[in-house]
Amino acid sequence: MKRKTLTQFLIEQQRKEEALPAQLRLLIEIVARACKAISHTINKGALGGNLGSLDSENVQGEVQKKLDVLANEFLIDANEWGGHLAAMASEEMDTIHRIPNRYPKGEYLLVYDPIDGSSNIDVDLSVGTIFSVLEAPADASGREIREEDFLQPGTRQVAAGYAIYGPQTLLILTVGTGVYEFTLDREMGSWVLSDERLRVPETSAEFAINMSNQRHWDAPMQRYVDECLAGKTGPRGKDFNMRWTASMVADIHRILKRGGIFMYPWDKRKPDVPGKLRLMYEANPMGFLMEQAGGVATTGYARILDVQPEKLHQRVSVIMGSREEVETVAAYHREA
Ligand code: AHM
Ligand code: MG
Repeated sequence: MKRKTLTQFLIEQQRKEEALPAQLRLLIEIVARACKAISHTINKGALGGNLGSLDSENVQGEVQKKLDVLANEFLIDANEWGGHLAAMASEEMDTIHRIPNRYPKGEYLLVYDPIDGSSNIDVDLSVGTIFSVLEAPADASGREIREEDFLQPGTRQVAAGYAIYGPQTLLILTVGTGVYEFTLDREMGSWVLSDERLRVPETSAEFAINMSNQRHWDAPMQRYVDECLAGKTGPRGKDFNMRWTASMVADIHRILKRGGIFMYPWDKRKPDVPGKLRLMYEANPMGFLMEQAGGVATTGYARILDVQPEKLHQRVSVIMGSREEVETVAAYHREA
């Protein structure tokens, strides 16, 4: 069977009535190319000399892995000359990266987490690159892009996706017409369509959360997880399974493929911080994918994609996945 490549898929999207703009197609191809380079580097592991941590911390005070910094550079180098971007922002950079004056500028903003789940790199578990694309505000043309230009709710994303570097290297993508999966064919060097129109099952009995934080959660979260643990004889009437990889891409990928619920809620240790995960780099792109696959993404109190960002590195409480489970958690928040 002849399979479709990412290039073919994107060109077909461009030919549709609701056409994918050519500049956006180019941007996605370039991000996908950078992900190939990241995959290659991760694959070499210790032989490439790229494992381990650096002495530096990122803007959120987290120790940077060598690969966090390398992958960030790959994405900048791949994208800044292409002419399709107005600016970029990354979890690993303090502020936005403007396109240098020597290159033409475009109308898109690229937001990304170069390596998500990076605590897993050195132990050879799956990690990934998450990205989200926004349009630069109309009034930004002809002036310098500012951080505020990025502060758009997730509903304004025009594309989002992630690459997952696991047993297979995959690219999961949405341009607002469903969710598509491409597998990296290493011999050919191309991304090949391997699954399409992914649908998250409406019901599930599998939850993903870092259970070691249980005592710090608020009442609705305690209630939901207690009820999962109570199993068949409890109020939910079914036995639940639990999975947690500490790599959001891996946990979300499992849920996109076979259902479940992913939760990283607010907790009492940092009452003023709404959660651990970042709205712009993690929650919004994953929320967009989840909704495009028929799932739901909420903070507990509001749809993630409706949250108006106030800061580039803003954190948020994240609950997403199979409709029935996410709606149960949201109902417990409303009742509390
Ligand atoms: P990172 O972007 O610094 O890798 O952090 C995000 C990761 C997510 O991939 C994962 O869901 C979470 O942090 C795991 O956190 P914890 O170690 O608290 O379980
Ligand atoms: Mg991350």
